[in-house]
Amino acid sequence: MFTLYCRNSAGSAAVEALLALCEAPYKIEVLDRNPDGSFPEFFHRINPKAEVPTLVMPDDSIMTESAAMMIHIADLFPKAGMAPDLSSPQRAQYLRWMVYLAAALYNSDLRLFYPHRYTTVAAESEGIKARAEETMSREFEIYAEALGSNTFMLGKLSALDIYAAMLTSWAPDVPALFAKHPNLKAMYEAVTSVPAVKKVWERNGM
Ligand SMILES: N[C@@H](CCC(=O)N[C@@H](CS)C(=O)NCC(=O)O)C(=O)O
Repeated sequence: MFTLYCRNSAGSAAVEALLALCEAPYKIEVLDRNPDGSFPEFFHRINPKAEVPTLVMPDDSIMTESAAMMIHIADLFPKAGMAPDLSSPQRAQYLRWMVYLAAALYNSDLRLFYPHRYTTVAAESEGIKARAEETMSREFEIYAEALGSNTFMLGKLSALDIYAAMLTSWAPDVPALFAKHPNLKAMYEAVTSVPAVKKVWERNGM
């Protein structure tokens, strides 16, 4: 049994959707924040960075980093067909874009939503947000160019598209993003119409 520590509509949503889609045995623990915005003390002992998603594996070991979880879960449940296997020529692009989403887009999101964590000078927060928004816009452009006329990055649904759909849902202006990149809109709609994903998105209030 996997236990996923999550917060609604946070980075845990894609992992939750993938666990559901793979029909993995899992349960979720939705974390409430303390009045000061921090996560409860017990959670800091599970994940010293106190971030969601945090995944407790069936052997009780702890996994952090959402993209690593996506890759690992998809590999553990090959029947679900959510990842090209190691021998597939698509494996390189799959890993490339999964890490790109985590290292580039997710990171820009964190700077946009939590700018105060990226400076010791409060007055710099607005500048950090503005630059993050610019960077994110270019990062989406690069992803959309690679997607081209495909609905899914690898030609069929994979864990990558679920992760990408979650990140597009965090864009500061989703209608504007979809107007600029109709292929991202088509990808988002296709991913979120998969029944298992739709159910998890609804549970997350997304
Ligand atoms: N690199 C981590 C980042 C995780 C992360 O920063 N999660 C955010 C929510 S999306 C979080 O829990 N931040 C701490 C907080 O909100 O207090 C991952 O990909 O899992």
